[in-house]
Amino acid sequence: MSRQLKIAAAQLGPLHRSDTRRDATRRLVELLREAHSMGARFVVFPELAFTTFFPRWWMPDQNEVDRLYFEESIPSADTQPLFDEARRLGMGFYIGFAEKIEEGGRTRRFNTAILVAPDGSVVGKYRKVHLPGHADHKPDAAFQHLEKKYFEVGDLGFRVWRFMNMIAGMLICNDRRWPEAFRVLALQGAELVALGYNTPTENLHYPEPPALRVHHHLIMAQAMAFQNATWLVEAGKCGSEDGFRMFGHSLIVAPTGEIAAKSLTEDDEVIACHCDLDLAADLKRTMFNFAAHRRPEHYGLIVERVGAQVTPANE
Ligand code: CDV
Repeated sequence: MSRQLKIAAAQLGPLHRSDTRRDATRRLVELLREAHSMGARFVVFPELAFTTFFPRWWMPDQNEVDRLYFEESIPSADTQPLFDEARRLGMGFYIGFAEKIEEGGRTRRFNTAILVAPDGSVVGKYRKVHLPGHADHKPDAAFQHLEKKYFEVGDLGFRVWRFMNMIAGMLICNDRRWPEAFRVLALQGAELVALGYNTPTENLHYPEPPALRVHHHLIMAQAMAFQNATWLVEAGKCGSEDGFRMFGHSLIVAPTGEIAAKSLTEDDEVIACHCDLDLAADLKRTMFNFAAHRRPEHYGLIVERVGAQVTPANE
């Protein structure tokens, strides 16, 4: 008998600066209930799901940033209702949030996601490794992308967990552009990768048609799922947050690389799919039998070199 799990991606429409974590939690609870009514048992929510995408603003007062956007404990009083409702409904979930901790005598801040089991316990934590954007103030830009200012690079690596009868890994937003992140999860047997994102419709760094940005989002998801023989569930926060637009296109991709479900709006929306987890296991035994076909003796540069260099022999 194959392992089946109905999985949902719960896309969030915009959260404005004036929205509180309590407002966001109310909407997340509604989405959770909708996913449950569709038969889903596991739900993926977006990156930084309790607040607006605050790294678009330069804010000099870190105390205010901490107060408005960072969680010192999860669940907190404001976010507890989501955990309570998930436990009541017997649902697992992935969710992203801004994490602030005190460690070794200093304050550390991460862009974090957790896996929560149907009994309400936090079983896994991932801290975003690939932080896009910049740390310096760009007052002339239409908007900024200050993840490098507000967060440290994640220090927990890429891990998987045996969870709800599957092997699940987590990534966050920009990680989806880096094949290495998926491959490290796949090398640990990942059958499902959960990923939340916030992707601006405009490219801050150079002109790019919005349709091309969506095209990249879709082809990356399809390629990463197929080449790593894993289900991939991506949930975005999207729409116009205080006038800054982000695209939707939340999706569930099968290990075959086929898009199994995709959102249609830029608002709160749930999509769901019956996932045959053994499809991932089957492809790992055949087309992507890593043990039989990979040649790591030729992949050394992947870990030895960061930026591309043309070696003298090739010039
Ligand atoms: N939140 C993100 O990591 N966003 C990036 C944007 C800035 C390119 C992304 O990869 O979608």
